[in-house]
Amino acid sequence: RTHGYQYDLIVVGGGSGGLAAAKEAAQLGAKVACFDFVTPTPTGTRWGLGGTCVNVGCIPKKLMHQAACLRESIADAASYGWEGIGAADSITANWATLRSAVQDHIGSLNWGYRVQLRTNKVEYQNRWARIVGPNQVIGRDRGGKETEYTAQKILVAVGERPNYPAGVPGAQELGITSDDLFSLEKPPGETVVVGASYVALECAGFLAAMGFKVHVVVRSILLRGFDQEMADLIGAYMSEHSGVKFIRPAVPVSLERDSSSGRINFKVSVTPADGGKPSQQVVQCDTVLFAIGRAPVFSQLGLESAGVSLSKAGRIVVNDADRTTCESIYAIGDAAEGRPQLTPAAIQAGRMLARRLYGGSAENCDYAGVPTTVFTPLEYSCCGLSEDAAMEKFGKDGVIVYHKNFNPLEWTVPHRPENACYMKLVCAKAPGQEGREPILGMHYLGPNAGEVMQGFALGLKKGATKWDLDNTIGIHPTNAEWFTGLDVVKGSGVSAAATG
Ligand code: FAD
Ligand code: NA7
Repeated sequence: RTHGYQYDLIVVGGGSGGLAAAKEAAQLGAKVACFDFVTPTPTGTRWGLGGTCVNVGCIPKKLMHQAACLRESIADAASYGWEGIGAADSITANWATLRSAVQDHIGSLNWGYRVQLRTNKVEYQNRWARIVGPNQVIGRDRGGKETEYTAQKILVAVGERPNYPAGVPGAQELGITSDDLFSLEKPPGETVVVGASYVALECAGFLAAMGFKVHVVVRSILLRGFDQEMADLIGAYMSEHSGVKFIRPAVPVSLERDSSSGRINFKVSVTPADGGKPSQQVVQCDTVLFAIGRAPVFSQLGLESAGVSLSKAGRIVVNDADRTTCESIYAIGDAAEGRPQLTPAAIQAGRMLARRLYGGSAENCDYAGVPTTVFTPLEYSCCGLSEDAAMEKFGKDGVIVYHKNFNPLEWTVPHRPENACYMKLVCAKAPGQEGREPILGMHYLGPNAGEVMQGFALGLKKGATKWDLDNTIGIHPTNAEWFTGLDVVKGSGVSAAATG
């Protein structure tokens, strides 16, 4: 079946997408090799098999977010009658304990992936892969030894790595990224996070909850690409209730080690609120975390040798069936242009590609209505269009928004902030069908956001309307149940504030 090549499929990248594709293809009878190699970060951090999500992404991030949520629960506990815990401000987080618990779990996942590859008869190659032709790959091991491999098809699933700012002296030497944060030997201490991406805000949130002073340097808006009303509510909650200080609009200038204190003097350029001349400000801190976006590392991948084209944004151009501009080479996951940069999307794409290549399937991955969650102190989840995107697509008069603030029942006893939680339903106006409009997007800001949106995503996928939601009986007492009876239209003059 290998048509004279060593393998049917060589997968480059053992992350979310690559592993899923490799295992599925092998289960369908293909002879598969999976190459995964982690280039250390500028400060020397490296990790095992599994890619970004497992080692330096979703998994450590969610565990640290959970540590942060626990702090809030402990603070609530006294109101619920728990004694002997001590005042909320007397408890302290132990970074070393958390770090090693998180890293131990990651270690077990790394091991699990190796076992799964072996069980599925996928050959694991811990080598950096370089493509040297439509069917050839050179693998370089840690010692620099190179070996050539051939395959009928090659799948590129190399993901992305965090960016450092250009022209900021000291950034690579003294700064870190999310690739380093979760395994830092020393507690991060006072931290300046640069960027307003979801990665930036999530890290700022859990670090602040652990008791570190946190500043966030924002160049323009929060959470570009997300619903901007929700983004601003997240920011407001973080600065009012989570103790995060925003410096904005501001950009990084330089990082220097302070010789007497050993801390970092981080110079930023801040534009005044009236838009006047920017002034430079020095923030002294222990850690500078850059979370200013991510990009694939193609410099030594050799895509050009096989005629694989890149998009303007520097990702791999693919068609609906994940094929690149080279007939025998496919690409999925974060490195492919136009795909949702989320683990479940990469996994689904990988499985479906393997089924098309080796299982006789003709089905492409359907990327419509992919739900997502931002794990900030006040969690945010959404599915479908933002209000801004809906307005752009259907015009201001073509969109109707139903919304509501709500107070989670569990927040009432400990008197957590009122009216901080919020949900909205963005619908396409349907003349003559008032109250039965097709839902374009759902947005939820409150506890357990991911758990809430996962279920509703199915409804959106099936084309749910406002009436379908109204016709669904809620589960009481929950927060998600408010979605089944939203009756305030945004802009109608009726208050969306929580009642009763
Ligand atoms: P990756 O998982 O990045 O895997 C690529 C692998 O290929 C890596 O191991 C890399 O070292 C290896 N590689 C690269 N080049 C080569 C080469 N030439 N030879 C050999 N190996 C190579 N997504 C969610 O869905 N939910 C979340 O909550 C979430 N949180 C995140 C938090 C953070 C901090 C970050 C950074 C990301 C988060 N993501 C989240 C995104 C998610 O991690 C990615 O979408 C997902 O990992 C992409 O999978 P992939 O297979 O495309 O690439
Ligand atoms: P994103 O979504 O690409 O966001 C990058 C953020 O970093 C954004 O807030 C940028 O501000 C900011 N940025 C970028 N460059 C700089 C410099 N030089 N200085 C200061 N601030 C900067 O990154 P993520 O890592 O969260 O997301 C990766 C992908 O995962 C993303 O595409 C999502 O689809 C999911 P800006 O808004 O441009 O002013």
